Amino acid sequence: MSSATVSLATRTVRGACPHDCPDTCALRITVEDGRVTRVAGDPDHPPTHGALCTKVSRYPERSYHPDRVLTPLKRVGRKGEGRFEPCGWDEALDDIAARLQAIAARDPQAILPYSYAGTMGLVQGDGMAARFFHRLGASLLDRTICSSAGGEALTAAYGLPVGMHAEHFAESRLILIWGSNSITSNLHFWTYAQQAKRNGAKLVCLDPRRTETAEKCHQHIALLPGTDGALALALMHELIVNDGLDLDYLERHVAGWPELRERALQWPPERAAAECGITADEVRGLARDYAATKPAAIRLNYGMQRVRGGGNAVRLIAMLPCLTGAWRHRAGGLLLSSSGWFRPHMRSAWLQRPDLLGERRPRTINMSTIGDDLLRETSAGFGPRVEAVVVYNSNPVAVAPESAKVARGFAREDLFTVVLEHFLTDTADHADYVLPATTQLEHWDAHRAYGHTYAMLNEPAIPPLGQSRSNAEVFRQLAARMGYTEPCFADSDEAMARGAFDPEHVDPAALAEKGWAKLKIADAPFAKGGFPTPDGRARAGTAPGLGVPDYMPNYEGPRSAPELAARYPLAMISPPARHFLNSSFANVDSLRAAEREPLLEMHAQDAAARGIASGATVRVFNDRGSYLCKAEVNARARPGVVNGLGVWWRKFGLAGTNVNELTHQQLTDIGRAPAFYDCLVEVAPCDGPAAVA
Ligand SMILES: Nc1nc2c(c(=O)[nH]1)N[C@H]1C(S)=C(S)[C@@H](COP(=O)(O)OP(=O)(O)OC[C@H]3O[C@@H](n4cnc5c(=O)[nH]c(N)nc54)[C@H](O)[C@@H]3O)O[C@H]1N2
Ligand SMILES: Nc1nc2c(c(=O)[nH]1)N[C@H]1C(S)=C(S)[C@@H](COP(=O)(O)OP(=O)(O)OC[C@H]3O[C@@H](n4cnc5c(=O)[nH]c(N)nc54)[C@H](O)[C@@H]3O)O[C@H]1N2
Ligand SMILES: [Mo]
Repeated sequence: MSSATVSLATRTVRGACPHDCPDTCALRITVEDGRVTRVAGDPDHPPTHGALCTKVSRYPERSYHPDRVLTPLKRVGRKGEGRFEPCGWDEALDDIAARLQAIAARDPQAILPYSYAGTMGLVQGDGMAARFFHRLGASLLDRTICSSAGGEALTAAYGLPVGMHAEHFAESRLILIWGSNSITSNLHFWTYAQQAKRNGAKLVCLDPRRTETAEKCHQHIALLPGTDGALALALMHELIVNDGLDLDYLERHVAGWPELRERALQWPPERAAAECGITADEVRGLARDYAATKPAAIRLNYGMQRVRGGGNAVRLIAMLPCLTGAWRHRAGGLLLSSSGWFRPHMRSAWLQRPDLLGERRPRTINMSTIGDDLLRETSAGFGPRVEAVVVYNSNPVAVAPESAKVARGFAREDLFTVVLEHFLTDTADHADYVLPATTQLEHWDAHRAYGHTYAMLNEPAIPPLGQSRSNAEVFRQLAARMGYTEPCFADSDEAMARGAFDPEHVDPAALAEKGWAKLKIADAPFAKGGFPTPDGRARAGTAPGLGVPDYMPNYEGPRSAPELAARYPLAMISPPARHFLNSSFANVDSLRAAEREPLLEMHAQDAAARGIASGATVRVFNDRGSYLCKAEVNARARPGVVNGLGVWWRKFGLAGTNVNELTHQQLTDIGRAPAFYDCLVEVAPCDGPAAVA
């Protein structure tokens, strides 16, 4: 597969971007004299169309970063201090295997794997690691930190998390960019939206923050966080009373509409406008545009589901294209996630081997409540106290909610912690052993995507740097030391990457040759219904285990918690800073320089009321803690809402904390996810009198 030998010493290798992003770009990696000199987007891969984001075009800078961990490290300081000394692989792996075995002899559930999407690879993610932990019988991890509210809600509505092809947005006449900052976090979708705009389409952005995306749309509706469900109900109200329904589509392809219709009729525009903090005319105008413009498409994204009612809101919004029959056209409908399209074509059971559990049914721990769970004692409801955590592809101390508790949990002297990492992150600082991991330039992997419909393959461009090893190799070697003899523990990374997809559906030859292969999915997949539900209909009313969808106000807001809202009157959202990817890249100097320092955006009115000038250091606080950062008074923030851009490493923060010091561990209505953007705070000048909580 290594193609296009330019000279003996220069070659181009095909890869896939591993990051947690809907775009999953196809990469062309230039290697000169054994060193990667350039990472570029593949011009032939339609979604990538030759372009990469600023972050990933710096992937070589990240991989060859002087701070990269390149030998195993063993803790010499106190927990959390981040003092280590190098040790050999054999010493580290022998000790880790012995420690895990001793715990497992009492109860393997006291061991917790903790991972997310640092790489989204099917091999270096939960491939060999899943086999290992299944064989061990460790606690299972509920991977909820990002998308499970929306993912499960979409499943309730359509049967699977599936939607439009990204490419077809280019032909839409109206695009609602809803809870998404495409230019920051879904750049390649934005290219399609731009094409549509050039062809005369109207773009409307629904986002509490005036993002760079909102600025470039024709209209920006700056609703209050967590009120999307109310808006969706009012749009339905307008479609009903103004004859905007496609009754034929509803009749044939949608179940449960009469129940939802009753509910929507209770939401005239004025009611929703009051809830959303917008005008009734904005609601009416949006409904009119949505009913009249065909094809109309919704790019829904995960920003709007990080609140208590995020799941219900997704269920409601997912019904809009069913009400108007927008699905009849390939450029109409909705896209939140495309990941469900891959599900039938991935060899998940082979990759992860849940059968290795045998009769055992270990408990499940929710990654979003890791703060509380690491601090829990053994109890009947919970099971054994967590004695060991093995972290890979994640930085929970920085990214999980209520991080003071997470940090306290990881600081437990009696907790045995192993972290597979590229860098000494906030989490790695708390490890007993840090194991040096390879980057995407150095290992094999296979990828699906959640924002397009191409399967991808990643070939290593260079051998592992220093003594780094792939995640899969580490778990393979631990398995050998634990005496696991099942043949699956001998599968190579390459064999797993090449075997990840069902060859009947994903052509292995195309995948090997081009590095990507498009799934075979109809152009307008739901033009004639055919949703992946048992009866082929979308579900507007009840769904398995769920009632008729409804608007649910935030946990922390004037409606649910008036007393709290009186003390902490500002709603805080904490969407990503453009140059970071979650907490990844926070340590790449050029990207951190671009972000300068942790910021809180405030509207002039809210700043003036508190005597805060732009550039001042402020204390952002609530009952859970406080966070120091710089205020930026600008028009990105709407009145009543502050934007604490994330996710900085705590150790780069002004007082060693980040925005998650303020977020809480209450879970969403559906999908057991964190409600990061459902958070009340107050802000004070750093040394002012109000700074005393
Ligand atoms: N540059 C960059 N790209 C990224 C990431 C990154 O950190 N940096 N992260 C990646 C990951 S893991 C993910 S999950 C995706 C996330 O990307 P998205 O799914 O787009 O989600 P967010 O960035 O969380 O939020 C998107 C927008 O939703 C807005 N928002 C917040 N609350 C609400 C609300 O209640 N209603 C509405 N309508 N809007 C709201 C925010 O202001 C933000 O502008 O992006 C990926 N891409
Ligand atoms: N306040 C607030 N908090 C948030 C969010 C928010 O919007 N606001 N966003 C949330 C979201 S959407 C998400 S998805 C989570 C993300 O949280 P995480 O999944 O923890 O993402 P990252 O912070 O990027 O950390 C990933 C780590 O994996 C490492 N890594 C990358 N590749 C490899 C590899 O091949 N091997 C190994 N061993 N390690 C690797 C990287 O170096 C990095 O430190 O954060 C959540 N936290
Ligand atoms: Mo995410």
